[in-house]
Amino acid sequence: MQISQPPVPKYLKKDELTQECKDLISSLPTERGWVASTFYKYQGFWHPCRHLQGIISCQKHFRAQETDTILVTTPKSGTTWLKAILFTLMNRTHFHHSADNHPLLSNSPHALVPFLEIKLFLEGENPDLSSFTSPRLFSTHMPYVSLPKSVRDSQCKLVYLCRDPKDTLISLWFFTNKLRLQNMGSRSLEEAFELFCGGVSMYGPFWDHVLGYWEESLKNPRKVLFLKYEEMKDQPEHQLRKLSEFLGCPFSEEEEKEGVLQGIVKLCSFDNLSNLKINKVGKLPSGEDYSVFFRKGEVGDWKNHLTMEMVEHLDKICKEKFDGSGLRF
Ligand code: PAP
Repeated sequence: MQISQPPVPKYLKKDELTQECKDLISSLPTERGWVASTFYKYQGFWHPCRHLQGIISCQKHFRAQETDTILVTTPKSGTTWLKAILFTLMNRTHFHHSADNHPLLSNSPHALVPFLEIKLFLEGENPDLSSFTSPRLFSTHMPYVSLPKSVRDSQCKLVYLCRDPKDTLISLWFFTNKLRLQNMGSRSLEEAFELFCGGVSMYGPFWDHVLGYWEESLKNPRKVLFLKYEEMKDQPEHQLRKLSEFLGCPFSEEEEKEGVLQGIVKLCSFDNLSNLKINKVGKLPSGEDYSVFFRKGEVGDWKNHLTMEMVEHLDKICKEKFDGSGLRF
């Protein structure tokens, strides 16, 4: 009896690449991928070919507006969480956080705040963005050097979020193994660790991604706000206040008194979002279940997975890479 294979999900398909992208990847250095079989090095960072397609289309066609806000994250640093927070914060005059019809109750944060290069500019080479009314809110994982020129040159705001590299690695390892098909097998933690330490991870090297935005946030603090997952977890209300001031929509005294900050933190909490039906059963158009974006949502889970040697090795790399930058995890 023949066992039929499940269809290949869209995130693993290669058939939509433009000739330009095919020509480009044929000249790029390659490495083992985490989900798709191959990573390509473009502008110093590693990508599967689909992401690369989205990046080059976005670089060519995206025109930033001065009022845009773009959430930039290293993958697995709390993107889903911050999408929810930013959406709720920026739309709080239209949708009260406790409203029964709040869009977050029936939509994934990924649907409300789409990725530029892994949704909008992958679905069409030059998508029509006219349905996004100002102020627009997008997200991306693109490294600073790869951002479209208009994003770097305009006064649009960048909110950057990253996370302790050890937790980022563990989260990425679980996530990518969930996206691999059964016949691909899982990547062992040892192999994932070796790749990550060698800089070969989604949008990696991790440290170069982080340092690119860290340096820009020091040079231009009105343009780039640099946040860490651990600080968001530790003092969510304080970080929310900082975010609202950075975005030019600070909380009024009345809102403070009314408990709006606490309300937004609760609405966007791991427990609340991960238990919503949409996040349990929904899917991205590219095929990933929304549920893969919710695992534990904790700080320090690496302690349950990495050996002492692994920890020492990764800490040493990070110490060297971040030395003199003023940045620590
Ligand atoms: P992405 O970059 O691929 O979009 P992202 O949302 O950054 O993914 O990664 C998911 C991580 O954020 C998961 O971390 P974990 O594997 O260590 O558990 C996920 O659990 C966590 N996460 C998702 N939603 C929240 C939330 N509301 N609060 C805190 N952490 C969250």
